[in-house]
Amino acid sequence: KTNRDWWKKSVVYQIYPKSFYDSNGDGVGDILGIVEKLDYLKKLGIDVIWVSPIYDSPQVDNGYDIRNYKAIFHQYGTMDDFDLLLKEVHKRDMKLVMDLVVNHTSDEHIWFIESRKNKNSPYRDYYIWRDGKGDGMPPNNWGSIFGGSAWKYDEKTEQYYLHLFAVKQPDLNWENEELRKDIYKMMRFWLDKGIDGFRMDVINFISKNQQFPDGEIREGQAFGDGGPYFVNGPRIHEYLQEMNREVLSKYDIMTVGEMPGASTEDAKKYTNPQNNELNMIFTFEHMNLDCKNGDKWDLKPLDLVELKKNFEKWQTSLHGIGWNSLYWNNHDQPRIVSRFGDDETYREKSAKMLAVCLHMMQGTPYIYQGEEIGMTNVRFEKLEDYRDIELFNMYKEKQQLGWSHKKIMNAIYAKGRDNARTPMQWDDGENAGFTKGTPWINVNPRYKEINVKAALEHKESIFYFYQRLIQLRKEKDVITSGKFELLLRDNPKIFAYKRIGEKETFIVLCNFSNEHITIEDLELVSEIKNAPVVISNEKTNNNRKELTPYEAVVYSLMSK
Ligand code: TEU
Repeated sequence: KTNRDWWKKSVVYQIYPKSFYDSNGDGVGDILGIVEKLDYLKKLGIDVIWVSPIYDSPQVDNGYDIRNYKAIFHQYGTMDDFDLLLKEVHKRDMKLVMDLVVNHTSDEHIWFIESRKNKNSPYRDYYIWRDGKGDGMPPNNWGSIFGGSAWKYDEKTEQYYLHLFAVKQPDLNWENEELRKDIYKMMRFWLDKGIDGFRMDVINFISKNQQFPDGEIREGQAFGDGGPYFVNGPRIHEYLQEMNREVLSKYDIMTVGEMPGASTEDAKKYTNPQNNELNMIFTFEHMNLDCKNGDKWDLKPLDLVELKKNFEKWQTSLHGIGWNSLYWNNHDQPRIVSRFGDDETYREKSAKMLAVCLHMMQGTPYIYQGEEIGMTNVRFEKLEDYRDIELFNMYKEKQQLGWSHKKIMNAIYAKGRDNARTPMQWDDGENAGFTKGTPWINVNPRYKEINVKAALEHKESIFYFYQRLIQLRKEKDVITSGKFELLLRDNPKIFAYKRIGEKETFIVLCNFSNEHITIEDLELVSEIKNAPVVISNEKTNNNRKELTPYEAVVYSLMSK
């Protein structure tokens, strides 16, 4: 009856609730604030809303540290507010996807409180406890992703627990069957309410190598890299297949796994429908190209040729086998227009170019709040104006390694997660219209120029351009199903590709530079000579031998 592949034709919009819209003036966004803005999202044309965690939480990692999976964080509202949100989303013919954080909980979760009490607690085994190596040495040398050792000593029972993220985010032990059953039960609780799927936080970290071997200590690093022993770990496919069998398969939903360190080979296994695991995953590979040695703070300029080849690999490997998700932004990444575009002279134009480049590929596109109006990175002068736990831990660690304050601040300006977390800019009034109170994090001072109100008033705005791109996806099948072929492979400034469909083929040309660039491939020039323009960020595309700065244009060729 229903088409179970609806997510292939959908565009997802991610909401970071803390920073979206504050309806009650306490400085923190909330659920009723989301409800108030649903008509705005409907106008944009998106199909699915993914909301970052709204569960009860002490908020050391803005809700990715969950205290109670079945309750709502009080500053975000109540369960009634949530039920209303779901109803209002469905009333507008949109869908709602929730964040599922089950690699770890908060240390304030009742399971952990019980688990740490004594070694015989029925919940002991819900977490990962090990003896130290003696002399105050933890069970192994793994570093936590948020800095320091991944193990925390607990005096009460004289053992260490594993936390891949913050000390207050103990890792769950998926080896334990009771734990897995409890997780599935909790998932059914939300699905039975009628939600439309899950975005699964670091879901490829849940299976750990039970030997817990030491990791390699790379140069300039204080701790070992446990990655090889928990990224795409030994039982991961078994767990996901079990989860699919027990829960996912019983509902008409979409699932996306956040998977740092997943290759295209892994992605094929995770997303091939025959394997009954997930619909799609978030790759990190294209987000890791502008840094050195796998350290996101160690900056390196983007090499466009590398980016193109990376997309080519994902587009071609998964075609006809699995499914891609497409994103430039989320709550962990800096703003794309500041990162790969130009957030000054060519802000609007480069934001549109980046949108074309991504949205014309095969996969399900994700838009992160504010991306649709071209929100930019922020530069707070004072460290204490920042809020993110990752950033403060990193600051200490880099300082010890001898980095100067200036070098660290520049890394924060380029890569800090708070770039994405400043409040949504609704208008040019106080606090960008986000709150009537004091915002939990300062607004980006550029809100006077960059805001939703201004965008809605201008026909040529980035907002309406995204709206058009979303419509196009509905109208043109080639976007969903066409084959990807990279063009101008070694050109360092132009990202060009074909999408080859049965009836129609698209040629997508994107200039990633602020220069005029001549297209040197004469065959390509003649192919597009008289082709109609599907969408472009330029008013005219008369000179088809050249791209203007940050120009994006899509041509349509009909098969004969
Ligand atoms: O992020 C997973 C993850 O690996 C992050 O460490 C990411 O690589 C990092 O933010 C980049 O510096 C997820 C969530 O998206 C993130 O917000 C959480 O903090 C993290 O899991 C722990 O739940």
